[in-house]
Parts: sequence; structure tokens; C-alpha cells
Amino acid sequence: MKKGIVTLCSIMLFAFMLASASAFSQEKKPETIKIKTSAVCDMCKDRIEQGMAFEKGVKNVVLDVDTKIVSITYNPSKTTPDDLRKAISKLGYDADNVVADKAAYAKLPACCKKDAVHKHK
Ligand SMILES: [Cu+2]
Repeated sequence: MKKGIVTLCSIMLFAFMLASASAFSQEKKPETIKIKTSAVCDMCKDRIEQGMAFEKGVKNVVLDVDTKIVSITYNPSKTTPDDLRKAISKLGYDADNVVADKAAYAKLPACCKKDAVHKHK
């Protein structure tokens, strides 16, 4: 009698673990988002790629300097597109409709500022 209950319990526990495991693996499926930034040169590219690589949930970051678009592959259960845009802003760059953080932008080298005049190009 008692043994039957224990077996039933362990079957239920097993089923619960299976269900949560499948939910867990669904949650972890990475997504990729493209965000328009105000990057202007290869230094900006390095700054954004390295800065974003340490953000929570970020798996891969590639910035195309010509289009200024950064492609970020991230774990949607750990971060959100809004958080990613905010993180880019904190590096001193615009991210879609999120304007660059003023203090961070002020610290950028002159050549990396979005309104800098690039005579050498
Ligand atoms: Cu730059």
C-alpha cells in the first residue's frame, strides 16, 4: 500500500521534471535582434561589441560599421530588447529610439561622436 503511493509520487515527480525541463529548454532558445546605433568607426565597433559581450544574456554581438546596425544574439529569458538598447545607450551610443546616455557620450573620443565631422572619409 505505502509502496504504491511512493511509486505514484515518483511517477508524478518524474512527469513534473519532464514538463519543467521542456519549458526550460524553450525559454533558453536564443533570439537575434538588429539595433540601429550611432557608431561611426572601428573603435566604436570594438567598444560596442566588447561592451555588449559582457551584458547579461548576450551570446553574440556583431556590428556593421557601414550600416551602423548591431546584431545581437541573446537569451530572451535573461534580457530584453529594451535592456539591450539601454546598455548600448550606457556605452554612449544611440540604439534605435533610445538616445545615447549623456555622460557616457561625453567620454567618447571626439572621432566617435555621432555629430563629429569625418573629413578623412
Ligand atoms: Cu568611433
